[in-house]
Amino acid sequence: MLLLAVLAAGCGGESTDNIPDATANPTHDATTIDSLTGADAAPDGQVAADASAPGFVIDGVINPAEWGAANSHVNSIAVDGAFAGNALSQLLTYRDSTTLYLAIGGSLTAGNAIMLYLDHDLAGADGLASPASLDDSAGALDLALSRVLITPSEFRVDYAFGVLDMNRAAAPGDERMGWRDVGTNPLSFAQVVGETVCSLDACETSIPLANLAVNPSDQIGVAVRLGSATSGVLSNQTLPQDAAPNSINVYATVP
Ligand SMILES: [Ca+2]
Ligand SMILES: [Ca+2]
Ligand SMILES: [Ca+2]
Repeated sequence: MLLLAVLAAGCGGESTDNIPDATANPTHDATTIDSLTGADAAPDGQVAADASAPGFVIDGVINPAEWGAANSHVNSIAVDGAFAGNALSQLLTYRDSTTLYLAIGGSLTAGNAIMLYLDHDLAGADGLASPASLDDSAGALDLALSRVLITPSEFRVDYAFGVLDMNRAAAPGDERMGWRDVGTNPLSFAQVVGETVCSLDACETSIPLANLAVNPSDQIGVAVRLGSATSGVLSNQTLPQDAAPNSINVYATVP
């Protein structure tokens, strides 16, 4: 609750970067957040995924001190009725020379899933042309990720990430949380190794760029959805904020 209050206080409205305080006054914010939460001390033994990154601790706690250099996208649309209790509130993206870091703030009730779709080479040739027909029903997360997505011509889906449960860490071979290669065979996804930890109100993940076959000159595109884990129905919650959940018209670019 304290962290949420601090995040809310730091939100500047509908700017794409809603954590100006961390940049404007990093010493103050870092001190304040650490003393308030203590949660980023990583009691489970999680360590920063990349020593060259600005202190990321993949623990499911979005600490403004670690994400201050990230790009932020927020959603301000209230969730529609059928999905009450669920929400997507914030997407944070950061990339260094070796690793992609993402955080998704939100909430999730049983039977629903957060789904993230990634283009590893925006405007490149790889991936699924629109409509991107993902159809792998073997595996709970794979089923949740299986959608028919309308995408712009430059956004061809290669990989996906998803979560069916909050408040836990992904395990090796996890059937309900983590990364998938969906572009190579959209009828049978392949698991991709990354690190993911969710608290009750946020998930953080890091993944080596090599595991996403990202070339240094390529731009990454990312779009997030929330919906039923089994029925294919999507909520109105989107990140970045978008008009139609089954169409990706607005996506985050990670240069
Ligand atoms: Ca963290
Ligand atoms: Ca599968
Ligand atoms: Ca692609």
